[in-house]
Amino acid sequence: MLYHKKISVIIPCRNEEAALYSLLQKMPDYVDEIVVIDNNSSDNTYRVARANCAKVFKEKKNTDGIGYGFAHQTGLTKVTGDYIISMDGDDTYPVNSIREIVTYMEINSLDFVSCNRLPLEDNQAITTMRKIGIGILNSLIAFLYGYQFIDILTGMWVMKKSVVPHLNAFEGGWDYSPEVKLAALYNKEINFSEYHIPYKLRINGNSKLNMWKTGIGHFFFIIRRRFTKDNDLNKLHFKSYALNTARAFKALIFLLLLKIK
Ligand SMILES: Nc1nc2c(ncn2[C@@H]2O[C@H](COP(=O)(O)OP(=O)(O)OP(=O)(O)O)[C@@H](O)[C@H]2O)c(=O)[nH]1
Ligand SMILES: [Mg+2]
Repeated sequence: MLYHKKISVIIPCRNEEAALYSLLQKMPDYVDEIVVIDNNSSDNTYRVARANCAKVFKEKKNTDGIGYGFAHQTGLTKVTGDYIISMDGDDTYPVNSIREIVTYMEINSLDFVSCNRLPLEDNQAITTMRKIGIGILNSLIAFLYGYQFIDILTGMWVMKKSVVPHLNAFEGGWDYSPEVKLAALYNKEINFSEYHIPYKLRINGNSKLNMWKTGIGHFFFIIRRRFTKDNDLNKLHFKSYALNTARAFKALIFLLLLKIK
């Protein structure tokens, strides 16, 4: 409990036995409920989660073998907390930051916080290619939606329970990650912010992500979503639109120059 509010954590996992063990070992005492959603793991993820006080649910649905978004959505139907923290099970996100994020949300009456990893404390934690990919997607969103994200692809976000019925996010695969943040940002019921967290290099287990395939998928998802879903136009920041677009291109050119050097 924090501020008399129940704290729940959702962790989507596929073959994360080692990283998940390490992550669950450091879960702070004020976390009341841990829900692990396992998609077709062939290792001991299920047993590790059970042995370390997590509730575990199996979710078989996937698109092209990836059930990341389905797992998050199933998790939201299982948790009972007032604050819901969603994070990867790869032990790269800081469980010890949960208290300060919840405090920040309480003080500022926020409903949804996306936890940005950039700027990185450990510059090696994300490869240059991935940083460029994040920069491109941030720029695309600034251009199409008029809002400058710091990190659209973070795997950690925090929401109040009251947000869940208003979240309009149903992608089953990796696109759930940008989708859930855009859904929160452009919903007038939801008070949204980003908040900086420290992020670590993955040490245990392997990445489940094919960078090019996933990145290109995100690119087209962001375009498609802009023109197929209702966006709350009052929340589209058109006043700062030109400024954001200029900033986005500056950031992109900076990243490209970095790469060329
Ligand atoms: N439930 C479920 N979880 C998945 C699936 N694919 C990946 N995950 C989990 O989603 C989280 C994010 O996957 P990662 O492989 O860490 O992807 P990433 O964070 O973008 O990339 P790296 O950290 O660099 O590996 C991890 O906890 C994975 O175990 C899936 O199909 N189903
Ligand atoms: Mg990860």
